[in-house]
Amino acid sequence: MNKTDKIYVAGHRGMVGSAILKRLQADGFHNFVLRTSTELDLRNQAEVNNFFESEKPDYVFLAAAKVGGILANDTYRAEFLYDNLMIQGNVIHAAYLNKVEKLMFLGSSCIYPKLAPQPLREEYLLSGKLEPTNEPYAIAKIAGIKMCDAYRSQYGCRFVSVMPTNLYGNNDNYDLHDSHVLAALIRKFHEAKIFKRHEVVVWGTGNPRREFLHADDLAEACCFLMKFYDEPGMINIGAGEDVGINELAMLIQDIVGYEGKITHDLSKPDGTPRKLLDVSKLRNLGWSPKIPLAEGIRRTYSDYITSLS
Ligand code: GFB
Repeated sequence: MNKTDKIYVAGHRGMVGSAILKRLQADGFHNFVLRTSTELDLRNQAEVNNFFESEKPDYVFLAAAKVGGILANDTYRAEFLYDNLMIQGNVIHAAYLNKVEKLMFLGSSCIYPKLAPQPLREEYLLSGKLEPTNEPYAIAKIAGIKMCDAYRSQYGCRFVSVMPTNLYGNNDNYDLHDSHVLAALIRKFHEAKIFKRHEVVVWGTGNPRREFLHADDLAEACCFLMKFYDEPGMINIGAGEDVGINELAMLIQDIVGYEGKITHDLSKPDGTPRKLLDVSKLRNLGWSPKIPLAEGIRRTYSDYITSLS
């Protein structure tokens, strides 16, 4: 990638896209083409084709997607399947038609079978049944990986897929119904402290384990891989260690400074028991994360407080 290359970051206002854009700007890239979802509906094929024909980007980071936590995935099953299939189908095909130099498709660790051995190696894809709460989202993401591979083998496109673990960071979604666990718990503990509530409710048993990576680390990994990785299949991007949801709750409680108790809502789903990525492929290429979890949560909490004012 040259500094003058035209780069399209799809989803640049989301947590992941905004972190990628910030990283590229810090690295000296300046020729961006960006559209909000109101300006360009990526689910609309004609709009996407017109956009690619007129802008002709050299590089594409496909970070636009319909995303959400366990309850959102389970509730809006049709939207998670339709929106994501349309977005990625339109963008990947238009990138091929318009001779994009290289495209990076961002997936998710939920593409792996629910009960696959841990840590999750790239070759475990399609080796077993998926977690039911996010099966539509996972199937859309698996289709994206296969689409990149098919366009590579049939047309010679340099399209790569990366699989990030559970993410958190600036610009996260704090809606308690739709958000992921880390953002939800920051908000719940903060509000419980401010409004002097006696308890914070954690969904499910709190026994599942998750691996968390800060969006700034993910962005750095994506920019690194855009330069140095060009293979079919996919590569995991993770922190290399996981934490129990109950432990995470206690860590956030401590950082926020809340002194009440933690209870559990067992009517809410646990989801996959564990989702720890094997990151040896990425480490062997020479990249590893920089932001420890507690430090990342402190930064995110501070960003959340700023967003309230
Ligand atoms: O972050 P989360 O929604 O995503 O939930 P998943 C992780 C775990 O935290 C689950 C528990 O066991 C939840 O039950 N949890 C506890 C909570 N309290 C809360 C809370 O207040 N809010 C939320 N949201 N969870 C999603 C997938 O799964 O992860 C997506 O549905 C995607 O497809 C994404 O892959 C990264 O890790 O379970």
